[in-house]
Amino acid sequence: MTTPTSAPRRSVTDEEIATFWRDGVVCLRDILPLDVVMAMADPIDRMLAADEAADLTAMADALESGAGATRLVDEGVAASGVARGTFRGGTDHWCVHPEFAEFATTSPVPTVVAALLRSKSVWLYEDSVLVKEPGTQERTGFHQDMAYFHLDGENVCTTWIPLDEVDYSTGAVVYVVGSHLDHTEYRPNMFVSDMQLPGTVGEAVPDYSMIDDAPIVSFETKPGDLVVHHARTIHGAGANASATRRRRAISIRYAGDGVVFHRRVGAPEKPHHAGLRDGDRLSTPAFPLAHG
Ligand SMILES: O=C(O)CCC(=O)C(=O)O
Repeated sequence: MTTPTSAPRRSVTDEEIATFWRDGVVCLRDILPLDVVMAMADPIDRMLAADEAADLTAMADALESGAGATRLVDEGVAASGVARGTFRGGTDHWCVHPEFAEFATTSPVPTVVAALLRSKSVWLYEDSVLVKEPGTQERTGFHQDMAYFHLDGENVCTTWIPLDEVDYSTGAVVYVVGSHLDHTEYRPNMFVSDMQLPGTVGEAVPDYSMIDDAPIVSFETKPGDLVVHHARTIHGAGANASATRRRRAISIRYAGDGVVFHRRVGAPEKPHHAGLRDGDRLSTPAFPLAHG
């Protein structure tokens, strides 16, 4: 049994659960205690200062000049005269930093996830930090999280936790409503470039920013809000056009009842998955129990 260090500020409503399963995404307003969320600001900055996150802006530049891939840039932001900022992203901080492990497993987030996934148990799959500094020109390409996950099952989701006020102009995540209902196998891509991850199989995710009338939704969020999307929901994010406002977010991915390990060819391997076989039930230490 895991013990949350604090409770959500309110319960998840039946309507929110229905929205999550119908649309593949739901924005839960004012559900996380502000102090619990903002306590992660220093660990994030320490992690960035220690260069533990990938510089995705530099990666987009390198892919463009080396592999000839097209970087996903918001041309309006690039032409705006705002000094160019950096997009940095890291993964699996929980493996090395106790603050991240505690946040992912004992904050109210997994309790909220258990309600949405209607699951008795919730396991941590992965955490990410995604920071778009002011002036970040890179869009986050449309992708499907499940294509990167070594998992099989229906009850898998991503929680997106903002540490800043975020709107469309500073890089809000945009979601393709109902895309989780489609079981097409998609390839994972390089996130900030149109290049697909080598060695992977499936279809390329369409660039929904080029599709008129695509059923897109995004949310203006503030710290304390929590956006949760299903792992099959296609999503991307905008650039950060602001000259002053950061866009910091922690994104934590969880699995609920009935989900098993399933190695996905070409998706990034994790050292803590060594020795696992397809069909294995999720368990500590590779998948810490976060609720139940
Ligand atoms: O924050 C972003 O730019 C993208 C977020 C995302 O793709 C995720 O959390 O799965």
